[in-house]
Amino acid sequence: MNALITGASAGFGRAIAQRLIAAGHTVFATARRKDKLDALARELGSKLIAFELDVRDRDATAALVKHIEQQHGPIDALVNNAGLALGLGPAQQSSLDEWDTMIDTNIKGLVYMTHAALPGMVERNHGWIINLGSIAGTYPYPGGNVYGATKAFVHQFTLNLKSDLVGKKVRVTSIEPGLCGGTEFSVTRFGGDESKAANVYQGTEPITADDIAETVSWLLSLPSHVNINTIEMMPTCQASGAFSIVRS
Ligand code: NDP
Ligand code: 8X3
Repeated sequence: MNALITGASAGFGRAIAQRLIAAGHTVFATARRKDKLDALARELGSKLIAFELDVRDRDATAALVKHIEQQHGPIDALVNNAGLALGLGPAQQSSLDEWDTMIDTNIKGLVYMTHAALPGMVERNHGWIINLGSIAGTYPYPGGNVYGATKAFVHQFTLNLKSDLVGKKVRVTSIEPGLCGGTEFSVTRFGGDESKAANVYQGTEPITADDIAETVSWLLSLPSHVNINTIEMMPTCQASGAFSIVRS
């Protein structure tokens, strides 16, 4: 099987690449930091093929999918994993540039990749699009503003794709994790502040990137008539919160 993974230079994407290569699959690993992908290719061998890609670049996403399908074969699975949160402040204090970056990456990048890969999958009547959503797309929390809204888009876009693909052997899933440690997610969210990022996981046992990779691997092992629409995952140390009420 050939899998294209976005955001494979770190975190979940990297762990998914490792897991799929170990299972004998071919991985087209993409991200902006090509040096990280090249290091991963050296570690995992020739079944990992690295491509520099910024998912916000609409022309580049279409060109890369075309190149891969012409030179390396059909994409059986697209893992739309590239994404980020920037900031955790209230909406009224947020940066519009950061909001743009989240919308451009988490929504538009994911849409570009899907638009590029989907027609081939439908033509072959075979394929799987696995999107990385988040519990932030379902449960609001202070400071989640645009990040959570981008993940709500991922959830609904996945379900709408399912509607369009009814009857076809092209499957779509939104994986929606909660607290996950050991990735660059919080370091990115807090602008490189490692200690602020570490505080997020202080005293917890979060989900790991390997847990996400295991979930992707399980999905890909399912018989071709089975679609899992959404998977919401939280560590045992996490649950959704109560409504907040300000009393006078
Ligand atoms: P990381 O920060 O560890 O990895 C993010 C990856 O996305 C990197 O490989 C980065 O690569 C890539 N990326 C970011 N922007 C772009 C871009 N414009 N073009 C291409 N690649 C890009 O995060 P995680 O592994 O933790 O998160 C992966 C996904 O899972 C994200 O969509 C995130 O929202 C979601 N998620 C994460 C959770 C968590 O708690 N960790 C929980 C729920 C969902 P590079 O910088 O090299 O381009
Ligand atoms: C990442 C999980 O709760 O930090 O999507 O938004 S959370």
